[in-house]
Amino acid sequence: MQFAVLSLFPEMFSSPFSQSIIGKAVEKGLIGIETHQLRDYAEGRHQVTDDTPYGGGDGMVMKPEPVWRGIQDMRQRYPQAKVVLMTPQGRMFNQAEARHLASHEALVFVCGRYEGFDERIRSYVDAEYSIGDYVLTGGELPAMVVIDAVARLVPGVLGNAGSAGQDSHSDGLLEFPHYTRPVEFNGQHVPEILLSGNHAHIDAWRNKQQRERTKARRPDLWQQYMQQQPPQDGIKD
Ligand code: 9D3
Repeated sequence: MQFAVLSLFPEMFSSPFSQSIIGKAVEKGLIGIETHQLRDYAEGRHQVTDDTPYGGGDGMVMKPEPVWRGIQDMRQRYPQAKVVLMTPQGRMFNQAEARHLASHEALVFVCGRYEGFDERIRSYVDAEYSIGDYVLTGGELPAMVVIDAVARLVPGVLGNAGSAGQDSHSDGLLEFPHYTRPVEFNGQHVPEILLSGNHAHIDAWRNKQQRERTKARRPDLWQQYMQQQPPQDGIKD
């Protein structure tokens, strides 16, 4: 799967994607991640990419021409690509959106700075995403978040073949608590059941923990989960 990024700060992407799981996936050729400097698509001696807003107000707006030229170039290189604009007004990114995006052959991410894009750029993209209701300084970190979440769904990227299917949020519940050695840490003990070797009991315990944690910490997820899976006989909620 190919990821292409249009940004005024392409260097931001090099360190995160050269490390660990994503870095290995790039080395193996399972995914490709390329960045393109938006300024290169701007004209004139100073290659200006921003301008003052019509109607007045604070801050600057991304000029449409460089962004449009960049998008055209990416569409020429990757005709099958879905072009995604990263913006606070976009669709809320989540695990279901990640699975959807992972079904594409290529994705192009357009990252903005300043107060945002000229409105007319929206007509040239296929989707708009936000990663949550908080204000960041640009679309680069959000694009990295989306690329990371999508890339790990590409077959072969995670070492363990089953890992992506066992994710929290993929079955609608939070994860059960994890423990490793030592069996006692600063006076806190690993639950006895995990040392029992009885895998039927362990599975039941983990499932109960998932349900209790979700109910307590994420009532929103719990309500969704209960609407999809009506309570079964003998399981009290
Ligand atoms: C004062 C109005 N601001 C909108 C909330 C302007 C503005 C602030 C910050 C416009 C863009 C930005 C930079 N953020 C992004 O480009 C961005 C973003 C984000 O800030 N939060 C969550 N997801 C995203 S996706 C792109």
